[in-house]
Amino acid sequence: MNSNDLQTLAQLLKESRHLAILTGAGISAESGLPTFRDPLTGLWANFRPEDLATPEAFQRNPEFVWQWYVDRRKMANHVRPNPGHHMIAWLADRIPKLTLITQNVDGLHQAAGSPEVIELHGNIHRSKCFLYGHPIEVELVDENSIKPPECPECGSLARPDVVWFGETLPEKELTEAVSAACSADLFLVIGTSGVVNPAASLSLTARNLGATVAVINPDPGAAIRGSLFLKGNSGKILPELAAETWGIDPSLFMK
Ligand code: BV8
Repeated sequence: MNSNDLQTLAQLLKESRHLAILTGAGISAESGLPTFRDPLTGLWANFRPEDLATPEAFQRNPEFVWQWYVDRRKMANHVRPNPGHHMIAWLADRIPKLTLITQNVDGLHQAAGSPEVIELHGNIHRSKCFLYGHPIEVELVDENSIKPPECPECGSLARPDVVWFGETLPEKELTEAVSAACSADLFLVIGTSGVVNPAASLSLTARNLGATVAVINPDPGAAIRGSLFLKGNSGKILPELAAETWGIDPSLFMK
């Protein structure tokens, strides 16, 4: 990692009036959750997420898609936030205005204590019915049954409350995220390959309106480019950034 970029980012953090952060699956990698770039395993080993995370895939084989989400929900329930999540939660009290936008559906930012999380793609811990989006209480979900439960209101099948490919993003969350991209002075992109839109385009909006875009990723080939690039794992870099910016002991985030 270029230490100059770390020092430059630390200075910008000190001066920032409005920091926007966009996270992707990479920030949860050190918690033990596979990213979307990682090949799928088990029953779904021969599929790509783009093949399963669609309304059409669910209609073709609801039990197969439902079980993929039950499997992922179980994984998300058995892992904990890592130091990267904890540092972002800690940041909320240090920056005059912080907007946290995530593509992740795992709920780990909330589990780390981040007070406000804009979930662009929903949350895997919530279910709703396929036809009308009626919320379906978690008590109705029997994780040992391969069949998704039926909606008590309309009888249609339960599906995860996430945004599938080809579905529009929730209007409120997308509006808030675009508004933050338009007003932030610093836009930090953490752990995303930047291939899914409209989330990936937020950093372009921020840059075009004068924000500095900084990227944290072990892969220099990730699609989102910033004027600052910190190469490495966010679970290590974010605590180092707190140390560089405010002299905080990085072990504060190792919970
Ligand atoms: C939309 C929830 C309007 C579900 C997700 C054709 C028809 C229809 C639409 C399209 C089309 N062509 C393109 C589109 C648009 C489409 C899209 O972008 N497709 C892509 C594949 C080209 N987008 C949509 O469909 C969106 N809706 O556009 O509506 C519309 C409607 C109809 C028709 C046209 C337009 C909806 C997209 C939302 C999909 N749902 N998730 C679920 O979870 O099952 S997307 C899902 O994948 C994630 O939420 C995330 O957004 C994305 C994965 O990206 P990442 O998070 O970046 O993860 P990835 O594994 O890729 O990368 C991890 C990164 O971390 C890597 O760079 C790695 O190096 C790094 N890393 C690894 N370890 C670490 C690390 N970084 C830091 N530290 C570490 N330790």
